[in-house]
Amino acid sequence: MSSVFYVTTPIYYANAEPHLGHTYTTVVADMLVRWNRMHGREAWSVSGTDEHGEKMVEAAEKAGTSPQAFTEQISAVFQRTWAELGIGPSAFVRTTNPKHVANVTKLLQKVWDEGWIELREYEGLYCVGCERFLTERDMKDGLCIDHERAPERRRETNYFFLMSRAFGWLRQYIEEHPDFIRPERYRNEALAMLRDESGLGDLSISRPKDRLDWGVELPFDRDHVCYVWFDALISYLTGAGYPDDPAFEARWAVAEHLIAKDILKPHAIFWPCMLHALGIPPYKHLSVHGYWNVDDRKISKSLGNVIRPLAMRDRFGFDAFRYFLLRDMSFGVDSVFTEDALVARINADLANNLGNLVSRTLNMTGRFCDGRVPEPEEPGEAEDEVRAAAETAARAVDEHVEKLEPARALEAIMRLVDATNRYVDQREPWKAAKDESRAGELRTTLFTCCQSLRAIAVLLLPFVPDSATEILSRLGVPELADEARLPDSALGFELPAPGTETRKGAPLFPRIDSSELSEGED
Ligand code: ME8
Repeated sequence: MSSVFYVTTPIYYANAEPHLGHTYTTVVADMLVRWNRMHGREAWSVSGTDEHGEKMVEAAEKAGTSPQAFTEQISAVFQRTWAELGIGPSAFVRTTNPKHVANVTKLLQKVWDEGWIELREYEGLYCVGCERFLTERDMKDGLCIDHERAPERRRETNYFFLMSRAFGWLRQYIEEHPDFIRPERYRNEALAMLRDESGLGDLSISRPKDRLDWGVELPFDRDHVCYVWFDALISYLTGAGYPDDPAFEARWAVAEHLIAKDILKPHAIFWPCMLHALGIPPYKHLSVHGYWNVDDRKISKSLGNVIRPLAMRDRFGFDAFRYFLLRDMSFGVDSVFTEDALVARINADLANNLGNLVSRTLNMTGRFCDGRVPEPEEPGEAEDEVRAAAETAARAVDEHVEKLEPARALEAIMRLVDATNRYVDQREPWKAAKDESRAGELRTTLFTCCQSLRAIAVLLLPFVPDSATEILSRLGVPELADEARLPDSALGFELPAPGTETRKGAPLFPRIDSSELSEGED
């Protein structure tokens, strides 16, 4: 496996502030970066803001300002939000950034020089929300399905990227690389789009300046600007250091794009065809998740039903929120967001299950062993079982993260928490503590709990980094938060060593009383 990892989130439109959907993709990217770093890989991540196009002009007009001032402000909100939440990418690409504009200009010229572009008259139905011409499949009752607004009929002379020339190549590439687009349902969707070429055709990649001048000028015709998608997709190259960063090639060879299903077509069809025309190898994976729906509708800035990540952090703590996102969405399938589901998940998994194990382990180590990890006796069958459960969990986490199944990885960690809680229930250390003759057994039990809790915290580091770091610190091994390597640091019952000082601390995940929450809301 490569020693480099490169992941991207979409380059979000800078027309409104970040919401739950953006946060989900950005959290998954952050989790993958942390998990890969724990495997010793050099991990690089890219996010950014998509700032050109009609959508921005419309939004800026509404806000009574210029597109430049408007996108500047929203882009800053995205950057600040990710930084405050601790999920900031390694590189943040703004499509108005001069280095990116230079890349787009250079690559447009290259595609033009190599004969992949043609001037044509075009008439069709255009949705400004999608920033593209729609096909029948994209509409219901005359409205764009995603934006619930009527597209406009437009007739224009546009430059076309002769994308259809690459369809044969792309179909074969997808067929020969089963995990190029995953999960499989989206691979099948991409293949279906390619089979039904009437819905695809070539791609209009220009807008006449007299209609729209907020974009990258075409180097071969100054009266047109570049279509926003052609511009935005190139951010993934800019963010990886194209063209002059020596790390670019190694990163690009393993590029992993994360998106939701709304932008499958540009990523599964336009982008590989563009790369093919540019003579750049395709990305490695396109991983597609479903929608978070609120009130049974996709959350969207234009529909107005938004959940803000900073507000969620202030109310529930960001780790708890991020745990919910990763645990409750089965990657690839839609999920419904409700506050009740969030509270139920936090209470069941974090407050009751994990929180209980943390507090009982550290409280009893404090009370019965002077706050130090005790010296164990020879492990018995029960201890071997806990150890085996930790090994199973470590293997499962790796397997599931590699297949992009974060929910199942967390489920596996929670099974280890369950097994350890059951072990404590069976050993009843509070009874052993009252019986001098069971002193050895008591030490073995609490030693085993500390070891298992350390394994759990190490496995949780990519998912709930602050809480996992806090558990490691309370166990007296804070250095593991930076040094832990997977799967090793989750196995080998050697740390924390006997004698290590532990600390009880306040409840990590206080139980949320949902009745109080709703009263507070009224
Ligand atoms: O499409 N559920 O930007 P965008 C899950 N600029 N994820 C969601 C979501 C939801 N309800 N809503 C948004 C664009 N997302 C283009 C991308 S890339 C070169 C250009 C997330 O601001 C999800 O990742 O509309 C989705 O694909 C993305 O935000 C769309 O962001």
